[in-house]
Amino acid sequence: MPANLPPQYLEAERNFRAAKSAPEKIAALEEMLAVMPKHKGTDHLRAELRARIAKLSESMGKKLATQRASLIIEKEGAAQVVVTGPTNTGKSQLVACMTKASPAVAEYPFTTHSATPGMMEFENIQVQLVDTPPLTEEPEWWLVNAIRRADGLLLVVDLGNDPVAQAEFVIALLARKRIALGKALSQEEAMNVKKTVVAANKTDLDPGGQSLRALRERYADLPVVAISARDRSGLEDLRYEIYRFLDIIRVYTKTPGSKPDFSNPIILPEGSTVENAAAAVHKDFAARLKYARVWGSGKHDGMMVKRDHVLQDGDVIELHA
Ligand SMILES: Nc1nc2c(ncn2[C@@H]2O[C@H](COP(=O)(O)OP(=O)(O)O)[C@@H](O)[C@H]2O)c(=O)[nH]1
Ligand SMILES: [Mg+2]
Repeated sequence: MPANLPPQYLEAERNFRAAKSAPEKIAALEEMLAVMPKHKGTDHLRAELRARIAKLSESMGKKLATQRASLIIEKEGAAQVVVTGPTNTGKSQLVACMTKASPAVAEYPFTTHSATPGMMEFENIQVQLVDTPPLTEEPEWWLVNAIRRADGLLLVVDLGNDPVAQAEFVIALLARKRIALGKALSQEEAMNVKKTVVAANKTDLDPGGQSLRALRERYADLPVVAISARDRSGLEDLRYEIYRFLDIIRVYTKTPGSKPDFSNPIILPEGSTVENAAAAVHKDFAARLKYARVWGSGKHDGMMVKRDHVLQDGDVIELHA
């Protein structure tokens, strides 16, 4: 066994030994993989872990495979954002008013026992918000897994209940799982950095704004949006901030001589090229691509560009194979 495995690895390994079901075992092995430093000295161990995951997956049988799949939330739309935070901060209420999903909202803690996805609209794109159970000292394996797989996080804190302490709690907890909320909070290189927007909920309980100010001061590197899920205030700002933080661009395709369809953008990560856009249209298309014409990009309209041309939000492209 290679030396210098982080303590998180040993913790995941303990989880593995304690795991009773195959899905739980796989999650622990995946966590071991995720937290392991990646270099030559760990090549062998990583290959071994992958082999064990493959073997377990095979042996799992249909019932468990279905159970495992049911705990993995299928991504939909431009991005998957997991809504997280301590109990009773208003996560479920927020997801309910930003999407068409209706997760359970209640006065008492721990109402959400499983994950509920819903689609949030922002202009012409859809972002998937996933309501989840509150984070507790010992979160269930599938919840950590869901956070690790998400494209971004929405951390909901309660302005009426020491939001800085709540955020600290979540940050420390996730750090133990090698997950950091934003680059500035990543203590080590090997951490899985999640783009995060903080929703400072229940502005009605912080009329003087002291809690909000404290939160903004403490987390100057994260976007903090003041909202009230109950009064439905600040929600437009929050939608925009989530969209902005995802670092995605919208590109529209057209065929020669016709107008583009602006209702149906191709969603790509910022910095994507014409080639990436072609691949998003069809897998084989990228290989056959000869050139493209681009409108937007601050260039001449309809300019011919090569496959490595970097696209910008709102560009219209005509792909020629
Ligand atoms: N005062 C106030 N209460 C809120 C607000 N948003 C949610 N709540 C209440 O907070 C409690 C917990 O909400 P819930 O969505 O179940 O929290 P979760 O545990 O984070 O999912 C419920 O009683 C909500 O009505 C808000 O903006 N202001
Ligand atoms: Mg809830």
